Amino acid sequence: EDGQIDNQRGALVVLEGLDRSGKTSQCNGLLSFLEGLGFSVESWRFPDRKTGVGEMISSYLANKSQLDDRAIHLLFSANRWEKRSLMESKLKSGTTLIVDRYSYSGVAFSSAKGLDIDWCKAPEIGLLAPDLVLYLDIPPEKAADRGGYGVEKYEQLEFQQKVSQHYQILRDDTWQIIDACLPMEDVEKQVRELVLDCVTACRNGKPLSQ
Ligand code: DGP
Ligand code: NA
Ligand code: NA
Repeated sequence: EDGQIDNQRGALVVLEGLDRSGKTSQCNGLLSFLEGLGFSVESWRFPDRKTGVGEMISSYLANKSQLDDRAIHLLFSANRWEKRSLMESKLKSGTTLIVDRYSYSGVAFSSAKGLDIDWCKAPEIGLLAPDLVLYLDIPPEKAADRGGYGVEKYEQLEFQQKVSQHYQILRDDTWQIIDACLPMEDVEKQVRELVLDCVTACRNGKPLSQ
């Protein structure tokens, strides 16, 4: 029925993990998988480097500009805030969003620098809550072995080890932890099942929350 379809909302699915954990490949795979099933779906990522704020973040990550740790933290957060209303309208109109990094990256990466964790969480309050968080779990040493890091600011083993510890502090029972060291097809299979369940629950009326 048309009326019912209007009310079916999309799911907010977030993938988190260290750099080189395989998030981006899984996001791409999920997009084509869900499209193939006929769902309305988009793949997003944070930071979104295309906005004005995103360009500042990108320049910081490329070591082309220096910024105070708290200033860059707030820019990453602002980059999520500037997409919030679009995110909400997409979800309400029935589009599922597969998001590569979200607030958890914000808190894990900044608290790994030594910033107070509650201070890091504060600017994230009021953003939309994910319906599903998939954490691609990989030891930092293994991630570093995977074809190596790029040249961006955070792509160093010692820092990624700290980020990993801070993700462990953040993670709760609602996260789905996926062993990212398994063969890619096995990771993909688990990810697909979890996401399909989540998308179904959201279509069946699970409320969107902040
Ligand atoms: P990516 O485009 O996913 O490779 O992300 C770029 C880098 O920025 C990566 O090392 C993770 C880090 N990052 C992503 N989101 C945040 C955030 O909100 N805060 C901080 N401090 N770092 C972030
Ligand atoms: Na990166
Ligand atoms: Na990435």
